[in-house]
Amino acid sequence: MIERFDPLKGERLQILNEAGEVRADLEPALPGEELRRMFGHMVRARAADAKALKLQRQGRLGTYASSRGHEACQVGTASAMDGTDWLFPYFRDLGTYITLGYPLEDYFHYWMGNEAGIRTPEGLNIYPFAIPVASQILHAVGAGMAANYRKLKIAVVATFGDGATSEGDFHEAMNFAGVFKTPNVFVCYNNQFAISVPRSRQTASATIAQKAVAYGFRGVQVDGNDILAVYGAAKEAAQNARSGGGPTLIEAYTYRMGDHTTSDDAARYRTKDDVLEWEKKDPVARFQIYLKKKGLWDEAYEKEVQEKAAEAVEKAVAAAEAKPPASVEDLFAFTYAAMTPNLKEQLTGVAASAKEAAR
Ligand SMILES: Cc1ncc(C[n+]2csc(CCOP(=O)(O)OP(=O)(O)O)c2C)c(N)n1
Ligand SMILES: [Mg+2]
Repeated sequence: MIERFDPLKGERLQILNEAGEVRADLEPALPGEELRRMFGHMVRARAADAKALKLQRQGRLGTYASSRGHEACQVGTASAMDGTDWLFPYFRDLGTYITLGYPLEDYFHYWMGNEAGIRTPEGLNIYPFAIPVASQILHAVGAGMAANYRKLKIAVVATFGDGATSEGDFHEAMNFAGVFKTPNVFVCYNNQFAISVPRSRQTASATIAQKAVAYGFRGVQVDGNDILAVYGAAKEAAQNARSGGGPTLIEAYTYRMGDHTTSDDAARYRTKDDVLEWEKKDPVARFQIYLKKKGLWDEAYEKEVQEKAAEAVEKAVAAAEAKPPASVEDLFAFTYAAMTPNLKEQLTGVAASAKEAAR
């Protein structure tokens, strides 16, 4: 399917359009139960995201990067992964985490200021998400090379934004992936902005997907608000990776519906009209129409899904808030295996002022 859409010709894979109509020839054969599960993850991601923004405003959570509008990218990608695959995510991956079964309370705990929240529990193949833009793409390629050495039939997925494609790390990672034919799936959430910098200032290429061509592997642009397109492309790319076919770059064309983070005000660099236009492409609403047409959705079901999501979110927040706060030592403890004299000195100073402040 991927090969049928040439990024150099400006072709974009879309299976489910804005009216909820589906291209039957490309529609993934997913059982109703799985479709409903995916919808549930999207709803839960949106509910958790809205809650995180509220908590931040109440001073109960730190700076937060909203995932609103990225639900199809995130849930679609994660739904295409097998239990033995690996994920190298970034800071805007709430739906991906939820889909892979990461404890939501830990996710909140991280954004509440405790790094312990992104120490992945045993059994889940998720690297701690990257804050340094694009660094995770190199890590993912390293893991892909390791999988090749060890002859593991797994896919290693890296997610990142459009802004990440301007980093040297991105290009080095793509180059190694192409040369060593690593089992990677690169999913770029092109949400049109890197903080305030628009996509047009990020690259002179017509698409991000076409960059793959220069590195000698496949690239495809998909409608990032269409979960069936993201899922279909990611599934095919992952199977290709597992069977020795090498890497794929997927550009999921979407829009960041919220501010970059709670420290940003997007109204300063984009118009309300643009946001309203994208509101019409909402990934959750679109998938809902699809389910309804398939007889998998009605008001009662919606109510049940929303209630379940709200309940899970409230439970997770309560559990996260019940955890002990991070200790000052944590700020220093993990940079090196053993603390350097400089760090020890700084820790003594910070600990003393923290004690002072507590008095
Ligand atoms: C190496 C590095 N440079 C700069 C930053 C500051 N920064 C954080 S997010 C961001 C923009 C990222 O944009 P994009 O890759 O499109 O992802 P998005 O936030 O849109 O999901 C920048 C510049 C950083 N975290 N790391
Ligand atoms: Mg972006």
